[in-house]
Amino acid sequence: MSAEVRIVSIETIILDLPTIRPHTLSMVTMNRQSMTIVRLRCSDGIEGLGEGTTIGGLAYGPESPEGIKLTIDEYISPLLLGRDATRVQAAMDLVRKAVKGNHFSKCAVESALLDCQARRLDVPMSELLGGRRRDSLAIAWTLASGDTAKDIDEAQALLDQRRHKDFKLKIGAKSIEEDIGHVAAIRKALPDMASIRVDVNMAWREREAHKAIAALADAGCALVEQPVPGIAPLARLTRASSISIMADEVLIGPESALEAVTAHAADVFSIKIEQAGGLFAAAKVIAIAETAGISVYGGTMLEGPIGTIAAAQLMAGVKELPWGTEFFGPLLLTEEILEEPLLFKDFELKLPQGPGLGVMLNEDAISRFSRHGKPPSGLRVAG
Ligand code: MUC
Ligand code: MG
Repeated sequence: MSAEVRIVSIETIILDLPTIRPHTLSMVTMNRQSMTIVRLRCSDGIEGLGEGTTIGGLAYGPESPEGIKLTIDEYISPLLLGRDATRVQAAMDLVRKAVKGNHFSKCAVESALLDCQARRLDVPMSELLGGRRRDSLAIAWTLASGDTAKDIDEAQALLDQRRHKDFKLKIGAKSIEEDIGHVAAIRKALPDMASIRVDVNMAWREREAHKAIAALADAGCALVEQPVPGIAPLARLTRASSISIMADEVLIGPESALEAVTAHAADVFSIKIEQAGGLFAAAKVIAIAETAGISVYGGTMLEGPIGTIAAAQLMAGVKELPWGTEFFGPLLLTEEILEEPLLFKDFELKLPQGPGLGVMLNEDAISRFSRHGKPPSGLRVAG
């Protein structure tokens, strides 16, 4: 590949998109999702896309859409402009040397570089990440309206549409008794073909978590995601639990994954490309989990379609996905920003077959929803 193909521009655009309903997690209720879209252009005319998206501004993780834009504009772009666009790993080595942390920003830029290179080679991005094992992925849905009856109606409608049959319930904002009642009521109301998991987003203390997990198991819940913060408490809960425990927030890249497998902190790892620090970093987390005999799951930061399809391109190559993925982020948004929407059908996301990410932005939607300096609104932080 010619070394004369250069990176000529890196554009960042913050989009603010409404959600179809309030989405309540233990730390925040979202009414909109904000995403920083990266558009990277090369001297051969090829363009690639990336996305940096968080949940609830700074409520969930250490980066915000505004911070991602600033990090890329002020620190990452100056490093990359004029560099060889065909050497993705070398470009990202430069970024890692000069920029500490900032995993979400790095992921967005790496995705755009990979999208370009895959388009240049005329292959789907999955082929640069080890190759596909499948063309579709099972997609769970999150019930998080904050109301049990509404959640039941929502789940039933999605089952009827054959869109989702695995449901993750967001708990931890209310008392444990209320949460257990909520889970038990939903489990009871839905048919056996539906599976129920919960995500506590670290809201419990270890002592109460032991009792709560036992009660969740009795209520028919199949898996508990990140009930407490920290690898050591998670490991103690995993040892004691009769149902599977999934790690999410503690997995912030390969080093943390090594610590987590050494402690046997969980039965399942939620792989998030942004939290891991990019697609290659997430691939390392997957390799560590697989080597240690821990199951792999495709997690989301509720990304829009660009981040979602980037994660899907990686997960399409994972050998076993016993818990599937939760790549439903685009379906939580009222607006479509792609030329051709992603295809969710028969409980699965069908991967595009085209080169790179396989998707294109709808330019009208991008200008309509781009923030253009408007102040953020629509977030309510819990507590
Ligand atoms: C998380 O913690 O897993 C994933 C689904 C959802 O509703 O929130 C995210 C974050
Ligand atoms: Mg989670």
